[in-house]
Order: sequence, then C-alpha cells, then structure tokens
Amino acid sequence: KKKDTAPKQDGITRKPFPSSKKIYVQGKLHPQINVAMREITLNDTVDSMTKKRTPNESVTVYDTSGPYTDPSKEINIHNGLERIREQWILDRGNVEQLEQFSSEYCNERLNDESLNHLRFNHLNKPYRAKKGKNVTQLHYAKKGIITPEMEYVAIRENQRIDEMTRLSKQHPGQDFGASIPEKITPEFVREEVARGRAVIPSNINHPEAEPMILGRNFLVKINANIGNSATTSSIEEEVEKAVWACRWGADNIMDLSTGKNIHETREWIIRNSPVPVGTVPIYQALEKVNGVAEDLTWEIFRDTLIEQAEQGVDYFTIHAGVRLAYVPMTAKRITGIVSRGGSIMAKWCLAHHKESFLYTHFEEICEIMKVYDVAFSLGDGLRPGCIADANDQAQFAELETLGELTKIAWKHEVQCFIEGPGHVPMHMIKANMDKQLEACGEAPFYTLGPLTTDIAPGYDHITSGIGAAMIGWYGTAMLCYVTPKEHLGLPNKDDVRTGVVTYKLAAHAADLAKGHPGAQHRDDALSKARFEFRWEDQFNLSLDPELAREYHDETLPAEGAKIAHFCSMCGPKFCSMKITQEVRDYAAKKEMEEGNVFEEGMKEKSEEFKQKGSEVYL
Ligand code: IRN
Ligand code: FE2
Repeated sequence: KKKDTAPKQDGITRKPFPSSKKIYVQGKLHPQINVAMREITLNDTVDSMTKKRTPNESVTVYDTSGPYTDPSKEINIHNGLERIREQWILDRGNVEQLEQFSSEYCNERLNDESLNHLRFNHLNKPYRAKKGKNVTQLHYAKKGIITPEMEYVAIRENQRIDEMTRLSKQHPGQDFGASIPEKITPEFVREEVARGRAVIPSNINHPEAEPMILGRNFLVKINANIGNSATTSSIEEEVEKAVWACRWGADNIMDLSTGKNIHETREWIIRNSPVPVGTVPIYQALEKVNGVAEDLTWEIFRDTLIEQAEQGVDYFTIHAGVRLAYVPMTAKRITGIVSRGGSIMAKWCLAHHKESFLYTHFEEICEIMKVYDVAFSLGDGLRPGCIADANDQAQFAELETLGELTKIAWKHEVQCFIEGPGHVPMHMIKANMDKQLEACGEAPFYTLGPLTTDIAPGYDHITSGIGAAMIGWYGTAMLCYVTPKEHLGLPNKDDVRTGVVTYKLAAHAADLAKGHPGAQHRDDALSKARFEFRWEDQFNLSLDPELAREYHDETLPAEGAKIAHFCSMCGPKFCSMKITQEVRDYAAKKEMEEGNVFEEGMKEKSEEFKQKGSEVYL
C-alpha cells in the first residue's frame, strides 16, 4: 500500500509535484490562451574528480493535473474551476445562453427540494448553438478556422521541445504510416481535425477543461474511469477521485456512476474537472427505467443525451453498433457480451425483436451532438471478453457498422472516435488496428487495454498494459486504463493511481516507439540523473516521484544516501554505474597524464593489421 501523504484542501489533493513549478505558455494566434505545463528543476552535475558543478537544464513535461497543483490558484470546489474557455466560445458568436435546461428530467431534479444538500453553489445556464449553427471543432476546422482550442493543443503537444537541448540523438521510431511532424503547428492540428483523424473533445458547456487532442499523429492519451457503483460515497470523495486521476496523468476521465444521484455527482465532477469528461448515457437512461432494459425508449434516451450535453459532458459512448443481427453471433463465445452498454442494448433488441434505437435514430443523435460539440465515442458493445473470443465475427461485424456510423457523424460534422477491445493475445492485436483504420477512415481509435492474457486477476493493469503499449504503438490514440482490481471489484484511490501510472508508461512507451519528437527527452534526462547518482532528480523526473522515493528510502532512508553513488540493490562495491564512472575517471586521468592512450593504441594496432593484410579472411 502506497502512502498518501499529500496535503488536502476541502478533501482535495493540492500538493504540487516535487521541484516542479507550473508554467503557462501564451498563444500567438490567440494571445488570450495560456497553456499549462510542468517544469521540473534539476540539480547540478558534480564532476567526480574535479568536483566542478555543471547546471542541468530544467525539463518541461505534459501536465494534466490542472490548477490543483498550482499553489497560486484559489480553488473552491463548491464554485468550480475557472471557466477558461467561456470567452473563446462566446467570441465565436454562434451560441446562445438558454433561460433553463432543455431536459425535463433535469428540471424536475432542479426543482426537487429534497436534493438541496447535493446542490452546487452556482448553476450556470447552459449554452447551445444558435438556430442552424454547428459549433463543433470539426465544423470550424473544415471552414479553415484555427480555434483557440486548436492552438492550445498544438502548444501543449510540443511541451517546449524546440527550446530544450537534446541530450542524445533521437531514435527514428516506426510509426506504421502515421505522419507525426517534427513540430506540431496549429495549422497541422486544424488539418487533422478537419479530416476526422483527430478529435478535440470540447463541449461548449464544459469551459473549465484544458483542451487536449486525440489522434494517431499526437501523443498517446489515457482515460481513467471513475464513478461510484450504487454504494454511498460523498461528493467530495467523487471530486477527489477525479482530481486524483488527473494528478497522476489521466488525459480525460469517464464518469461511469450508476445509482440514484448520477446527475448531481456528474455536476460536481464536470465543474471541477480540468480534463474532458466522457459518459455512457445509456447507464443513466437505464437508471431512469429502474434497471429494466426492455423499458428503455428512444425518448428517454434522447432526454438523457440533452441533459448530459447541457451539463457539459465532452463525449458520449454510444453503442449504436450492436445491431439485432449481430447478437446471435455471440452465442458460442466463452464470455458472451462483456460490455455493460452492449449487453443492455442486446437485451433491448432481443426483447423487442427490433433494430437498436441507437442505430435507427443515429442521425437525430448527430443533430443533438453538433449543437453542443459533444463527440462520439462509438462503443464496442461486442468486444471480446476473453482470449478465446478475440477477433471473432461479432466483434468485426460491429466494427464495420461503426465505420458506417463514423461517416454519418462526419456528414453532420460531429467529432467521432471509435472504441476497441478488450481481450486480445499479442499476435492478434495488430489486425485490430489495421481493420479499424480501414473501416473507420482513420478516425481515432480508443481501446480498453487490450488484455493479452486472462490468467492474472489482480495484475490486469499489467496484462492490459502490455496490449495497450502495443496497440498505442500501432496507432491507437487513447488507451482506457485497467486497474489491478479489474474483474474483482471497484478500484480504490490506490488502484486508480496504479492504473493511471501504468497506462501513462504504456502510452509513453508507444510514443517512443513511434518516434514522437517530444518523447525521448524525459527518458534521457532521467537516465543522466540516474547515471550521475542525482537521486532526487531521478525521483522527480519519474511518473510517480513519491513512490520512487519511498522505495529508495525503504532501505536507505538517510539524507546522505540521496547523493550516495549506489543503492541497496547492488551495494557500494557492485554498482555497475559506479564502476563505469571509475573506468571513465581512470581513462580520463590516464589521458591527462599520457595523452590519448586508448586511441593511439588502437591506431597502432590498426596500422599493424593493415600492413599484414586482412588475415581475418584467410
Ligand atoms: C473503451 C474502449 N472500449 C471500451 N471502453 C470503455 O469501457 C468505455 O469508454 C467505458 O468507459 C467502459 C465501459 O464500457 P461498456 O462496458 O459499457 O462498453
Ligand atoms: Fe475483461
């Protein structure tokens, strides 16, 4: 069990990362934008012989933790975060503010006095596109407009790499046909969004979120699922879970809450979330019909979509690919249908013996989503739930339908990405990416792992982290995390942290393999710190500085050990890095005394060899 020592404010973790400060990079096209990043300050390198000190340049890293890690920002979760995007949205002149919410259910809840204790301080009136207007980033991109959101993500993706000195040559990487540029420009972002190859989830009613981009030509992103399951947890706890997931690196979160107070819980999460928030609206719709799938109707679902869109949900998982005809294809599977949303829709289709209302009403769903800029995350309701079921007929039939629906979403200029598996052995993973690219016209792929084996409950963050790293390398844009509790229970805070960090490292491993220009720098800085026994810097550059420090201190807690040239794994006499340093020092000393002995010696030998003729070939 990891220690959670971070100080809190109203039960919310606000501790900045060690030796880190928040910096804000201003936009050029849009000077009103300030892109948050984290700058890690490093210690000097001390020459082991001369004791001369050389400073190390600080390292800027991608930061998803929001204003919570900036001590200069005042935060009150009862008021919500600063609405940084609101003015950008208003400046475009295409939205109107409504007098009240459009959802009947929502207004009923708002008038229910028994819910007053769950109420948020401010209730912002929702925005919607003016009549006949489309307010999606895709729509603007196609018109050739570079929005502040687009410039924001361009600056964010670069992480100031062009200003940082490279510590080594970058490995070229293999990107399987992606086209990652040396530097991300706002125009490149616009082009990628315009062709549907990237998505910026950015509901006009979630102006608190810092924009981020999903696409195979950008850094691989991760999603953390949070949310209670009917059990009672307080609202502060729910907000803290969201903040906690972002702290460790979640690029966006999904609120998968079920139970009575979904609406209120979501309000708190969205108002306090610095990252985009996704949901699966069918879960709440099912709640409204008391859990009886057959009782679901298009009208109830439609009202739920509007309710959530006006609250600010940035993307909806919609399982519209679970068609009636595909359900029997799952009959012979070992684990049948494992998707919650997929199984609800399958039950509805069979009970009514009708085509899914999500499929038949798809164009109407698009009409709703484009007036708020909610993105589609087309659900994989028929994903395989075990190794034996991987890449089967049901799974790929659904994928074809998701491709067909992507094209309809694009016709409406609604942003769209596609969900993928699940459980897939390593050798069958690439086929998933290839088929998705083909079927869905390169719309971003967003996968759940995949888990590469079924035999390790308790370690499924790892069984799936392996698959996630692979599919991320092949071009998947976002990885949905899996925690150690997968298949076993609801994750606690500790599991969330483990899950997020595991996925962050899988995503980063993929970025390295793709040869993303911003990836290797952090590895190089950490390696250099490690080699030079700058322990503090090694901790601070890592994804989980607290844990790294804790592990180190378990055996060598003394402050002096933080500059010691060894750790407790090998001890002082067997440290390879220490010995290497001694070898280098020895050679350097020799060189000072006798000139370059090594090179001269080699040159002599080489001459000797050439004169004798190449004996090697005899
Ligand atoms: C991601 C890729 N495939 C599925 N997911 C996520 O799984 C989805 O976004 C949601 O967060 C979670 C549960 O979805 P089902 O079980 O309702 O499909
Ligand atoms: Fe599973």
